[in-house]
Order: sequence, then C-alpha cells, then structure tokens
Amino acid sequence: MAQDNLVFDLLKKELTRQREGIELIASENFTSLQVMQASGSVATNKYAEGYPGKRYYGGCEVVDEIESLAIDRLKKVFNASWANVQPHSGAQANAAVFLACLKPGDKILGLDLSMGGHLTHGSPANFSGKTYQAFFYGVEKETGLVNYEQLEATARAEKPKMIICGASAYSRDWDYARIRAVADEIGALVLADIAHPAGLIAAGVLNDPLNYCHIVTSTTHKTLRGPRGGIIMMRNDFENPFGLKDPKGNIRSMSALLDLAVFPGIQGGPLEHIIAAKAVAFGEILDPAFKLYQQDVQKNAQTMAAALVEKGYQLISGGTENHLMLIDLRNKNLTGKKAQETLDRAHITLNKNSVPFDDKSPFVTSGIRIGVPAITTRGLKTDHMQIVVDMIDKVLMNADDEQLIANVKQDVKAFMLQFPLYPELG
Ligand code: DSN
Repeated sequence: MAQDNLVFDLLKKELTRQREGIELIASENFTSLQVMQASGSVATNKYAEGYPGKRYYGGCEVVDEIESLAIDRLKKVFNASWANVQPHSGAQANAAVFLACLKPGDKILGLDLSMGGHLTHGSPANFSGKTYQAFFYGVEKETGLVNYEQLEATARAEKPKMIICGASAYSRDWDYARIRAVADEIGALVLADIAHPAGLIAAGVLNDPLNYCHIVTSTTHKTLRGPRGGIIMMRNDFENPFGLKDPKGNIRSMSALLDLAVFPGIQGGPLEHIIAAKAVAFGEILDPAFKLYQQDVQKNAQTMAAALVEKGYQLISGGTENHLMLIDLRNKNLTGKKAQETLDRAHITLNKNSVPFDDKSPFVTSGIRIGVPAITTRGLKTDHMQIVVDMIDKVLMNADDEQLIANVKQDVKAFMLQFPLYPELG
C-alpha cells in the first residue's frame, strides 16, 4: 500500500513546528527517539486484556515480559511496592482510583480547578464532579500557597472519603505529611496526583508523596518524559484500612482493587506499545543523567521566574520550586487569551490559564502558565532563560505590531535551530 502522504506530510510539518518553536507548555516534553520508536512498534498489534501471567488472550508471552519490565522499572523509579502501568492517561488513572475506592455520591475534596487544580479532581464538568460530591480547597490570596487551613477545616466539616492533592498550575511543593495527618483524623484516603511534578519527585528534588499518600497517580508524558499515558502506584497501606470491597463484595487488598478497577473496571485491552515505551522511559529515568536533567529544569524555572519578576511580571506565589510558573497579566493590561495568541504568532507556545481569584472566564483568563521541561530537554540552560524572557516580553509589550512579531518569529527559529531536535529523522 502506498504511504499516506497526506498524514505523513502533516507529521513532517509538526516536526518542523516542534523544531522551530520555543515550547513552554508546562505539560509537554520531547521524548527520546527510542521512546517514540517503542510507541510506534509491533506491540500495537497485540490484544492482552488482563495482567502479565493472567491474560484473556493467547500469544501474550512477550508483552507479559514487556509489561513486567515496565512495572519493575517504575517501582524502582519511585521506590514503590506496587504499580499499574495500564492507564491510558492520567484521567483514566484517577478514574480507576475513584472506582476502586469510592461509591457514587461519596464526598471528595480537591484543589479547585480555578486555583490551579485539575479537571478530574471534582470539576462539575468532569465525571469526577458528576459522580461524586466534590468539595474544594484553594490557595491563599496573599501568598498564592495552598490554603492548608481551609483544606483541614473542609476535611473536618465534610469528612470526605478521599482527599486529593496535586495540581496543574501550582508552582510550589506540597506538604503531604500535613494532608495525611488530617486524612487519618477523619478516616479518609489520600490520593496524590503528581502528573506535573512527577519527574522532579523521581529525581528527588521535590518532596516524596509516596511515604504519606495511600495512592499516587501520574501521567508519563510530562516531566517524566515518557509516552502519553498514565500510571498508579503505592508504597505502603496495602491493608485496605476502610474495608473496601471488589464488585463481588469481597474485601481485597488495595492493589487488587486498583488492578480490578483499571481492568476490567474502566479499560479493555492495554496499549502494550505504549507500555513498551513507558518501560523505555522508566529505564531512562533510572539513568543518573535524568537527575541532572531535573535539576536543570528546576534551575531554569527559577532563573526564568526571576527574569520575569525583574520585568514586572506578577508571578503567583512570587516564584517557583518546580518546573512551572503562573503569571497574572492584569498589571500588564493583557488577558491570557491575547497573550497566548500573540506569542503563538511568534512561535512561542504556552497556554492561557486562570489565576487564583480570576475575574475572567476560563476561555479568556487573566494569566498564562509557563513551563520549562521541554526547552530544558532541548538543551537550554540558565544562561538562555534571559533570551527567552526578552523575546516573550518583546512580543507581549508589542502585541499589535505584526512586523515586530514576525521578526521575533525569525529570531525564535534561528535560536531554536541551535538545539537540534530528532536529527536522526532528517
Ligand atoms: N491538560 C494537562 C495540563 O496541561 O496540565 C493536565 O491534564
């Protein structure tokens, strides 16, 4: 069959776009070539419903080895005692945890989406908010830090079955011990969704949630730099302290309940090609070079944050401890939408984002979110952060000057081509 040029030409265009732009979307990254190769491999052809050694199909002996390798490596990465690598995404990982641990109508408590939280932590637009009774905590107006007092007060008042920590747009570390303490007081489970900072946690540059949180979920494609997918892990707490039951009414270990919730609970056949790519990515994370990469991510983020503050940009919480920063643009008389669209024209890619206590809709927003994992993978170091900030500022301060923006786009291209991306692809 002839190659589908329509699709492959578009993929080539996407490669050019990725090569020539400054990628600042905090949830994106560039995988290694071998991660991409594994995700585009023959394993895509295999049905393997079930788990290694317990499948519903023949011919699973090789994918069993691949999936076992992915699980073993992931357990090493996070010093976990149990892991499931089948969730197709972070949302699926969270859905499986809820299915295993909650009944429809049960109460959950998470960080408000408008304060930096995630859709699956109880948003009314999402299954989590439709199926469960969601309560929220926020961040403090003055400091931009998680309002732990509000979290504790709401937990004590509402007694949710599950407290969820983790965020999509929060630039500070978490006090997992404090959250576990109030959860123990009210008899709640703690779920940490570490989709954003997982790579920094794996490298030991941020607090470790696995010691305190009963269950930890993540995506694999953000700071972990793997293929697009999800994972679930536990280190302790296998004893099922709340007597949760499987669909047949039997009390089982937490890990058995979580496995059952992923398959057959919410998914059918696992994506073994993606699981192969996860295994490759986890192998890369176990290499000492990954820790250096995450240290660079943190340093780049802090350097960029300082350069933005120097130019008068208002960062929520005043700075960052992880890979991202959230900027309130109201003092610059710009909306997040306008900033995103204008920077896009200069080939600087990021996303508009609500800021805490935003007066604008989520389609407009007062802020933007900037992340450095992708440019750090490209090889940019702290010295380059000023150059990037100067380009961002030049575009935002001249948002209606199309000629200037076109010139910056050329500068962006010339700058980024110094940092080759997938040279093997020609
Ligand atoms: N949409 C992802 C992000 O950009 O943070 C979270 O799911």
